[in-house]
Amino acid sequence: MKTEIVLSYLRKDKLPHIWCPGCGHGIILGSMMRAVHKTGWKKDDIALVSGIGCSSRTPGYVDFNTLHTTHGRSLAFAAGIKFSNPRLNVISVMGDGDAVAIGGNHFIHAARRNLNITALVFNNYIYGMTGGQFSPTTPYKAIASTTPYGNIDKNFDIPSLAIGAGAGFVARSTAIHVPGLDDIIYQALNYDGFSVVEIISFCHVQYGKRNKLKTPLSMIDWLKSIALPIAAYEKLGEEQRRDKIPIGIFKNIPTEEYSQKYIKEIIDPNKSKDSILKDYCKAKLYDL
Ligand SMILES: Cc1ncc(C[n+]2csc(CCOP(=O)(O)OP(=O)(O)O)c2C)c(N)n1
Ligand code: SF4
Repeated sequence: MKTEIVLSYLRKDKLPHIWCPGCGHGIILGSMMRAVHKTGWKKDDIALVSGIGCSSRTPGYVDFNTLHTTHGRSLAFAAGIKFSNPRLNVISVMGDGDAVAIGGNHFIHAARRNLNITALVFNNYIYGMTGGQFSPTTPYKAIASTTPYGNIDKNFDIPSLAIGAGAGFVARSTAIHVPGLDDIIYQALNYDGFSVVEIISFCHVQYGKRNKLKTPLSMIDWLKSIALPIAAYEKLGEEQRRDKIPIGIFKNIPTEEYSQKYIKEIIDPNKSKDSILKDYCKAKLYDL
């Protein structure tokens, strides 16, 4: 049944996909489809946007309104879509390179602005598509094609970055904690404002092979050994936390979504978002 749900959202004519056998990205695609299914949204009411990268191939396989844009600009296009057709549920998928390297500026400003967009960051700690260059999330001392002696840069903690920039819903899960991931994505989709879910994926081909994790199974075992719920992580001492990753929801507070604020402060404080949206869609001949 669950497989049938996922299959019902795929563009069969676009298969086979380009992902290497054992890549974590496909598992995340499955979670996304189950979460979307639970919302009850129609396919035509969803816009799925990406940049460039292995993760960014996701929209190509899914039967929504989809846009495969330029590297790092997924959120800029997502914001444009939301502004021009606010009735769409907009989801932006990005790799770690997409989201916090070349697209880092778009990421922090999207969080600050708080449009109703769900940002899903597929973090495999590496530039998968282009040959395994290090990214801003590559762990300390990890080997990448551009850090053959081990990475000495500090890495971004994506949830902290998102919280610091003002996002109201911020969570992290992994590609191996599937039921939890389905639920977190579902909650993010339902959040009225900018929501961020970092999903630790795995790339045995570009990251694993250089870091003694050559097979998908060894990457899964590694993720199992380092990921733990936030509450359990918080009980650990500083030393024990070093190689661990807390997963769960870090922040989920009501915020004033940007279009609501725009209506109140710029258009007409007495009008509701729904009535403005109705007038807007009528003028643009969109269905509501
Ligand atoms: C402006 C621009 N710069 C660089 C590239 C080359 N490029 C394509 S994908 C990519 C990195 C992809 O890594 P990531 O976003 O982490 O996604 P992954 O492939 O790991 O899923 C790069 C550098 C590009 N296409 N456009
Ligand atoms: S290179 Fe890595 S991220 Fe890209 S499809 Fe292969 S396993 Fe996945």
